[in-house]
Amino acid sequence: MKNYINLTDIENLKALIQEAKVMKSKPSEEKPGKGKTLGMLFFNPSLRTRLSTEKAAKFLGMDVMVMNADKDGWALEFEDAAIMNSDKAEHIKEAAAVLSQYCDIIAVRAFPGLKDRDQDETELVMNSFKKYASVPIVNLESATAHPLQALTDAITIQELSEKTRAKVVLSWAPHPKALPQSVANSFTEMMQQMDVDFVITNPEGYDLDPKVIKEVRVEHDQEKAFEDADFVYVKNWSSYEQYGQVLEVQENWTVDQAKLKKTNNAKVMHCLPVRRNVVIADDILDSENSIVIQQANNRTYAAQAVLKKLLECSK
Ligand code: SN0
Repeated sequence: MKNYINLTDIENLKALIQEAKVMKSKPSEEKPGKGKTLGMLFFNPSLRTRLSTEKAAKFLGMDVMVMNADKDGWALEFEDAAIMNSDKAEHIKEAAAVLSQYCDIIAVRAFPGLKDRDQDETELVMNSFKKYASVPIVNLESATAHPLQALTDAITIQELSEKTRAKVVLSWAPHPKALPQSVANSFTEMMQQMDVDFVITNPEGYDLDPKVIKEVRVEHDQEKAFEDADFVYVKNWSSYEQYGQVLEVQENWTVDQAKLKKTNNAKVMHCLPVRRNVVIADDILDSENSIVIQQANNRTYAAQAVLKKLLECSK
């Protein structure tokens, strides 16, 4: 594995999940990262991603440097042949090359602008780092993907599934802000690689990118989708069709205990942070059905497995 920008970078998913599980059972035995440095750049806020990835790197023996690139760094220019006489002080060509002198792995978080679909789909920030850095790049959530979260989710479902082929439902839920489709995209792509019965449910107008959905069943009736579900993964995303917009929805899509009645006593997942009583009700988050904390715990082991793989491959 050269980079971890997309799920397509994974060469052997089964082995990677297995590696993460082994690390969870005995987290700190090996130190393959001794003398190596992870640099993390955040263009957006973070709690779990930042701390679990730092913890993972330290478990592996790495040193870690973190920068809030949006606040503390120079404004970066990404356009080729730009005449830099305005507000951008540094070009990605120098920034990525310099960071590659200091770091053995560079990890980057850069959310979409959610204004221009074509522009977001170019993944300019992530791909520019890939192009101009000479060390592996890790995606800490980009314009269209959140592969570390999806690996975490795969581990969590495998760990807690009581069936050989569980029914997994990805449910859209309301949110006051326009959020990326990244988490939902990567989760959908991951579920297509797992032995699960996978259904997506969302209101009309909220269908994800058809290139991501492919053959997956999309059910616009949430109640119907929830029937016999073993896992319900709740997540808001802004419209893909009316790109980046928050559309008006008549029905109540907040997930609460009453809705779980249709399920097979489903385990409820969310990547966090979660808006209580908007996305998921207290009566779920404060109940045994919620596995959001176990899920968040697995972020560390997913990151650890990925960083270890990248260290091995860049030797
Ligand atoms: C991000 C998202 O992609 O949905 C990060 C999730 C891991 N979530 C948010 O930005 C939530 C912000 C809010 O105000 O609730």
